[in-house]
Amino acid sequence: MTHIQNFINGAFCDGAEGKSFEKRSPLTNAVIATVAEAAKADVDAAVTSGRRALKGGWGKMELAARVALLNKVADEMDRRAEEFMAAEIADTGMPAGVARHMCARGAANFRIFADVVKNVPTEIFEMSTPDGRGALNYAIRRPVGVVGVVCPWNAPLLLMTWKVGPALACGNVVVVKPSEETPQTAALLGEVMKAVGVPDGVYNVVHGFGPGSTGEFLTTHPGVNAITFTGETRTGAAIMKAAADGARPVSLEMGGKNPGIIFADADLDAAIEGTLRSCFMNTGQVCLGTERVFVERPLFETFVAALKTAAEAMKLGEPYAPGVTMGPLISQEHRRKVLSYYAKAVEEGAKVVTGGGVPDMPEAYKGGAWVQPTVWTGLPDEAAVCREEIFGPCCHVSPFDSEDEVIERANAVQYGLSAAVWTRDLARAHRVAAEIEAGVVWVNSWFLRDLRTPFGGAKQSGIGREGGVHSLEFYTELKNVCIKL
Ligand code: NAD
Ligand code: 6OD
Repeated sequence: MTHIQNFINGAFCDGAEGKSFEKRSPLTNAVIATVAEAAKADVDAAVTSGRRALKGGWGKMELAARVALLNKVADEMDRRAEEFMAAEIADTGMPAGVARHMCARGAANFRIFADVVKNVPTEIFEMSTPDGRGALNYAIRRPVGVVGVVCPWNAPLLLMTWKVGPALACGNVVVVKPSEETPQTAALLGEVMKAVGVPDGVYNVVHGFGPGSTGEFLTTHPGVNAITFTGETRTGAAIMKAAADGARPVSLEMGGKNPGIIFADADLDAAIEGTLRSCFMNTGQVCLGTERVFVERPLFETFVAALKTAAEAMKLGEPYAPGVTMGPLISQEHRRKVLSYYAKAVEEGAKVVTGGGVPDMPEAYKGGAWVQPTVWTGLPDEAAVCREEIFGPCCHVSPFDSEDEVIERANAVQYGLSAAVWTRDLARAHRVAAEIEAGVVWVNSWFLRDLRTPFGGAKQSGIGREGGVHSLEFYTELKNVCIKL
């Protein structure tokens, strides 16, 4: 059986208290690994080793050398892509095509930020002084120090490296707390860091749970200078409270209940293909997914029929099997949550267009966390299923009659992460994009990402923006130097 260890000060180790927990396969529910749980002392050791690295080789390394090292990390990740994919698939059960994309993004996250930090502009102001000699102000950026990185399970490698990449590029060190559901790729990245010569203590991984465990130990540790988090809004709020002690900055990427808005003039095939992905990709476990779909009334019946056909053509099964487009949910616990919403939708009066239950899987997969891709219609916007993030392969589709109406309805939730708008009318696309309360709006596309662009959520979907130069605002301290001439 695989045993996953913490990675502290460049070495793999069990937890100081000797505790471990089991990791189960989402495909079958069989135990596939044991994971060493980090105790308070381990988190402390990780933070201390990070602090040492900041004072030593890493802190003193020239920018060009740091950039070269991060590019080596990316190259080594690409070289070991099959191993990363296998680890990601074992942890999540996602289809190989999805895992391949996520792992390639993992490497890209190091390359892009290595590039960003090479080209950081600075600001200089000349000022006048009463003696007529003047002064010169210029701003320099310095790392914030030890960054705590708390990660979710839905796109483990992609989302972890999305934060580790810029943190290291800016000269920080990290202590990563992967989700308890997905420990493997973070551990593998430790091997990569070691192999390419990233100094000990720069990249640390501590495994465990949230409250009363590693997540809490990390976010309350006084030696952690900043905390970056991706996960549920409720957890983000708890982390924000922890960070208040010591007035430490947070970057929070949290939940969503995103609208997909399809106008009657949209390219129907493209809108169906895009909505299929935005509802069912990664079994609906994508924060950017569109669990609320609004379709302009003249297109409504046609759209629902086409989405039903497309959803029913999805193939559930073994991740490497040809043609498989959907895997299981991450765990039995999450399946119970998603199925409770499937039941609630019916209680609330939904018409189940397709799905709504558990698929009949081959014997080997009967114990897995499988659910059917599901489409509902007929619910009011106030229904729980239309307001709360389910994080499963499901959506509710409702008709609308005007642009103003759909904007108001799209904005009527606590979240504001993203939206997907489908229309051929360019002026309308601009108007709607401007009015939607969200951090990211896609027009005639979904999850099309240029990593230089700002990413983050509005309202209760997040605090702060990361991506390209925007990441510098969180991962560096900007210091003004004023020189009297
Ligand atoms: P989660 O909030 O349950 O857990 C995320 C991480 O926080 C895990 O590592 C967990 O162990 C840790 N944690 C939990 N409680 C903690 C605490 N009190 N202190 C410190 N750490 C704690 O989220 P999840 O279920 O792993 O992920 C799914 C959620 O993530 C969804 O809500 C989804 O929308 C969100 N998400 C958001 C984005 C985004 O970019 N906005 C991206 C991906 C996922
Ligand atoms: O693409 C990214 O960088 C990103 N943060 C994606 C988020 C996906 C949510 O599940």
